[in-house]
Amino acid sequence: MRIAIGMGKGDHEARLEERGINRRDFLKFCAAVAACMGLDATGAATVAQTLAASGKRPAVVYLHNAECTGCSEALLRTTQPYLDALILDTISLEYHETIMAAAGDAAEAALHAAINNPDGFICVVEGAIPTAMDGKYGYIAGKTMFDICKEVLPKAKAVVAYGTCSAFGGVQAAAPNPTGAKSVADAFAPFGIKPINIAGCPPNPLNLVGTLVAFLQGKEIKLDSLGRPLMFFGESVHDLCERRPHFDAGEFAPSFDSEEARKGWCLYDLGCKGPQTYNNCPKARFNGTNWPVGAGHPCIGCSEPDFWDQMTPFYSNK
Ligand code: FSX
Ligand code: SF4
Ligand code: F3S
Repeated sequence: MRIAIGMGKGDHEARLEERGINRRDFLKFCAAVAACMGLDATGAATVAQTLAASGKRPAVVYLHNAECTGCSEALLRTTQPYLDALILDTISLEYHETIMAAAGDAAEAALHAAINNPDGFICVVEGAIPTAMDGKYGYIAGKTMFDICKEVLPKAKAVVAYGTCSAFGGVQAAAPNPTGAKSVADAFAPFGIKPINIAGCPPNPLNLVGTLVAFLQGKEIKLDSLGRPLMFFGESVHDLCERRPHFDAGEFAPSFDSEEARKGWCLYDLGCKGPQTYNNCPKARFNGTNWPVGAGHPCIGCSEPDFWDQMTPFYSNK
């Protein structure tokens, strides 16, 4: 997918309006991204400037591996503003199997043009990489996902592992892991590749946009020991949770349909893994609306490694 580049100053606003995004929604969105990045009130204006800057937009190649496509869905279904329109205005998305119009040879040609582009590209990887039996558990266009990644990733200026599957293996890598599914970090350590891990199943799109904004600004992105940007994953869900005062007061909801759960009491006894989980969901929320614990569902630890094996049973802590 290619969109015209190099438009003049002021065109950004017109382009967004054409796509049904008004300035107010755009600025509200920039404030949300800035808050996720841990910036103060002036941060929103800087984010807006970065996203609105004209000039050559960074080329992005987005690869799919073993996953449910929920990461892409979370990104593309975001409204107010429609994040797909905004993202496509900010980056030049050269290849994305789910949404690109091209198919067959034309799609292959787009991928090869993108990875050989002299200005370089950022690679966003969704999904775990099946490595058992030489990668034969996952094919696209007659090539294994592992081989496609081997061809593309070493050429990228930066690799972003988007979603827990790509960051840590996710459900595919859960025991007994018959396909030998691996995270990008594990599969590509021998190639010297260290991805930025935007964990979450699905990840919050604001965290991807925040990462791209930091790239565009040339800022150093500080990571935790698991390769996750500290600006998004530096605090636990528990420390940010609005039910936390009830945890501290020993007020635990006895069941999902209880009056106490509705009143906002802590969901720890119902299985909440917020204390072991690092993510900014209470702050970032999904679609600016809500997040699992806010909606009455325990955190299942979806941004942590091996959460399917380590955090289960999801509905009990006893
Ligand atoms: Fe799904 Fe993405 Fe979960 Fe994985 O998300 S939402 S299984 S993190 O790779 O598509
Ligand atoms: Fe912590 Fe979960 Fe209770 Fe929130 S609901 S305070 S994250 S244990
Ligand atoms: Fe995942 Fe827990 Fe957030 S389940 S979406 S890390 S609240």
